[in-house]
Amino acid sequence: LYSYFPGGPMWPPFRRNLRYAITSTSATTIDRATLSTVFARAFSRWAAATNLRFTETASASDADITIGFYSGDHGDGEAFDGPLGTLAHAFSPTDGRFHLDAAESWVANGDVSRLSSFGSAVDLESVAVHEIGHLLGLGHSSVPDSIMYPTIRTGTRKVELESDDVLGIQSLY
Ligand code: TQI
Ligand code: CA
Ligand code: ZN
Ligand code: ZN
Repeated sequence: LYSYFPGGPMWPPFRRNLRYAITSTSATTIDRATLSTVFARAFSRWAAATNLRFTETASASDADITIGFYSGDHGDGEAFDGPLGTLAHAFSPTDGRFHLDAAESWVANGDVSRLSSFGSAVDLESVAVHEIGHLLGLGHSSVPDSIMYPTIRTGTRKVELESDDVLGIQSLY
């Protein structure tokens, strides 16, 4: 079953059109256009299940959600740990920060052959769909096939919401 963060924080009802900015990309080799496409697809999974809408904006100052790649200690008390281990983290509503570990071998377009032939590669879209669940207020799920399950097998791709994820987000929004 799905879960929420303690206290059930959520984006309030008057904030249904959330803007996101991809703000810190110098630490990744993935080009900007590809990042835009991958994050747009990840957000669209959650938009399809709710009345939430997500729009990319160029300026961090008017964004509700900020996305960036960082290495090691990046100033929020949750230092990244190099390849594997922690891949990314996102804060609960309405903080909006979503950070990715720049040390991972991110694969951007679900290139499954690259993913499986390169043991430590991590599918960016799979991690993004999971972290957006956290940004919206979901904790972890006990259902192994759900997006919000706390582990994913390396070299795999999981981007489609499971019925447990849909139930969880629809009970919140
Ligand atoms: N990052 C953890 C995660 O997002 C960070 C974390 C641990 C966390 N406990 C939490 C976040 C409790 C919110 C609430 O779960 S991670 C996966 C998965 C990670 C893991 O790097 O370990 C994914 C990031 F599920 F595959 F294991 C994304 Cl998809
Ligand atoms: Ca790491
Ligand atoms: Zn961080
Ligand atoms: Zn998680």
